[in-house]
Amino acid sequence: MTANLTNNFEVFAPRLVSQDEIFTSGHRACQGCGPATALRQIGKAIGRELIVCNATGCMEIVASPYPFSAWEVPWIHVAFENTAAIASGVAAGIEVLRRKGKFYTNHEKITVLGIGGDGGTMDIGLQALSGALERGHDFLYICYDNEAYMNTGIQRSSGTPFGASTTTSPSGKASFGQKTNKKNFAEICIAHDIPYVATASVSHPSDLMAKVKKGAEVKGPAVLHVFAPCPTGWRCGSELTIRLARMAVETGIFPLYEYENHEYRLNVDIDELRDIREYADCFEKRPYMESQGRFRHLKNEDEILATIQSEVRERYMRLRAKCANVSGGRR
Ligand SMILES: Cc1ncc(C[n+]2csc(CCOP(=O)(O)OP(=O)(O)O)c2C)c(N)n1
Ligand code: SF4
Repeated sequence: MTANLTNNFEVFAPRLVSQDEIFTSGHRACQGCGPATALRQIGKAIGRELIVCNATGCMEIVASPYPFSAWEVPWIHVAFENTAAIASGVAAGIEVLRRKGKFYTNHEKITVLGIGGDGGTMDIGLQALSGALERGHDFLYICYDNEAYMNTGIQRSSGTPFGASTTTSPSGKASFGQKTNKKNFAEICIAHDIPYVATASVSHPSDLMAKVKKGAEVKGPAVLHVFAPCPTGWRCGSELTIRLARMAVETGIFPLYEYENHEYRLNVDIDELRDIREYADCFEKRPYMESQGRFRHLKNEDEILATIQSEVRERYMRLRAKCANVSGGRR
């Protein structure tokens, strides 16, 4: 069944996924860029009834070399810190114009989309986002997470994982790299008790697109945290983007789940998590950590790797316990 679908991919894929490109080719992203892949999937999921508010960061820069734009929809460049504030303003403006009968469009729904990287979201834009979520504006916010400030030279962010070497958390004689754990962004959003929060990954496009659609359709604020590897900053082959993203899900490093109607649901439930040091077939004998230059210095650091491994497993088990579809033996 699966084999057939794969063999006839060209026949089936157009029926499953829109062929319309909202985030078009010709942008300046690096080869194998995870965030650019995410934007392409997001554009396909929402369609053209869309207004994009895009924070500074790689995805803003590569898509807007003046006088060009890779976006085929209205797009606003916003500063790092106020993406969610501007998206709130756009959403509120649409509401007021509709009320006054001055919003001239045949479309029932226009999605207002805020986009920021992990630096622009988890660090600098968090205050504006928290305010917007608390006020309950009708918009979708998507954080594409490449786990560092990539655009300005691979500096650590609060989304950078423990042990990763970046230009501001360099590994060397004095340090093993990033000393803090990745901020749990989805949980921060869930704490606002908004209608919809989900994690997604470029390695699971159908899941990602279904969540984008849900987030766009929900009334009120919705947030998506999207895992998107960056070959340049992770110092890995550009052909590994999707494999690494999948591996992050299968190891429990980045679990896929959603929070809806006050309930957690695991979308990919894994009984046997892969080991972060495991040699997976698809890696031609290269495990998750070793495939990335940012972790390569940990190769013989058994203690640090064991700490990372147990932290990943513990966090996954805590999440699993919260999920309605796995507690009490239900799957
Ligand atoms: C307030 C402010 N500080 C610093 C900068 C410089 N700056 C531009 S892009 C960027 C990195 C963005 O990182 P992230 O949000 O993680 O997105 P990425 O580049 O990884 O896509 C920085 C620091 C800025 N534009 N505004
Ligand atoms: S540096 Fe990373 S996130 Fe930025 S365009 Fe290149 S691959 Fe994409």
